[in-house]
Amino acid sequence: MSDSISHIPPAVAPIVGTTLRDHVLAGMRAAPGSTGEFTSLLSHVSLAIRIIAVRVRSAGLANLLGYTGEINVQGEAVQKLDAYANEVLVNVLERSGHCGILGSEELDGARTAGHPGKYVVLFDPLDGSSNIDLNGSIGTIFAVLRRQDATSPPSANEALRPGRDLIAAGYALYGPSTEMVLSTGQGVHVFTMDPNVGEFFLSQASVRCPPKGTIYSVNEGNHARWTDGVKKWNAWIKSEAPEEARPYSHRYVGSLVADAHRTLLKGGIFAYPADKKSTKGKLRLLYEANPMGFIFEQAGGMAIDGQRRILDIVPEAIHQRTPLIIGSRHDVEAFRRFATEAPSK
Ligand code: FDP
Repeated sequence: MSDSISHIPPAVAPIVGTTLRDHVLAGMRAAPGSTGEFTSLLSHVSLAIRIIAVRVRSAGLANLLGYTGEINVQGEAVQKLDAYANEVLVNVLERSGHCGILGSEELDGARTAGHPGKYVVLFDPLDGSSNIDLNGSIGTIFAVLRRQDATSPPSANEALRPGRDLIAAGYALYGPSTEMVLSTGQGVHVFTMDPNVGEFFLSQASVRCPPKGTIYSVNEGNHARWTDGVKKWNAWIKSEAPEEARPYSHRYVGSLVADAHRTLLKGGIFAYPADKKSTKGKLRLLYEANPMGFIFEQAGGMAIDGQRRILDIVPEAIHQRTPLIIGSRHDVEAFRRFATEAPSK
């Protein structure tokens, strides 16, 4: 028999899909000189997410709904699931030995792990807290930096680097199924958890954000606090112009991961601009805007703060806030035009 038979691709999809670990390992093998630490780090992130997903599913039964009675560094009441998710991520990542520095929405400052791990991991352990008690979609967002000098004792300031330095970012969406969206700088890939196996399998490879969409997502309740430019954009996107597919439809879950995920796959725009109450925006640069900016750019979309590219902002504080506008290139550019227009006299 000829050898060439073994090179014929299988006619049907393999019975066992590509696991998240297989996917990251394949990337590692393609990168000369890699040590396996990055693969191991992402396996630990995925482990933490799987543990959190199990708890999210049974939160109502496990007395995990409601508040702990504490107020976090952002001045927000801490929910029991927020605290649980934070503990899981901190524990799993510290034990991995790969993280020199950890930063979380639920920790006061960046935490040094006490050993010279190679990476900095920044995360929002449970995003969309207002949806927790309603069985709505919530998520976990994370960003990974490589430390510039992994042999030096870790210092918290090492977390303050612009998003363009990220080497990986992703989020988990705890919805009807648990999905993990990941980019290591080579496109964006979606993995779906098989709850029976407790493993993530590749479900959508190389996702692209459509160049233009037909959905806008913004908290319209903030209208009275917006600048004139944002109000004009809002009126424009709702105005009748069928040749440009306007008016756009409106969708707003109020959970960044859920709103961003829809925007990534279907296109359109998600905007949380600055307003009279949140003068610097509401969302956090290091563990919400940067990872989302990285994912959207990797998928061919855009992420700005109204004017500037999100990934170019040089952070000054770990919990720094920023306006965030993400989505299809056409739609984000349209927002920028309105937001930067000189105010009419
Ligand atoms: P939440 O306060 O419920 O945790 O990051 C915070 C966040 O949710 C985002 O997930 C969400 O996009 C946004 O705030 C919603 O804010 P508003 O309720 O002000 O619209």
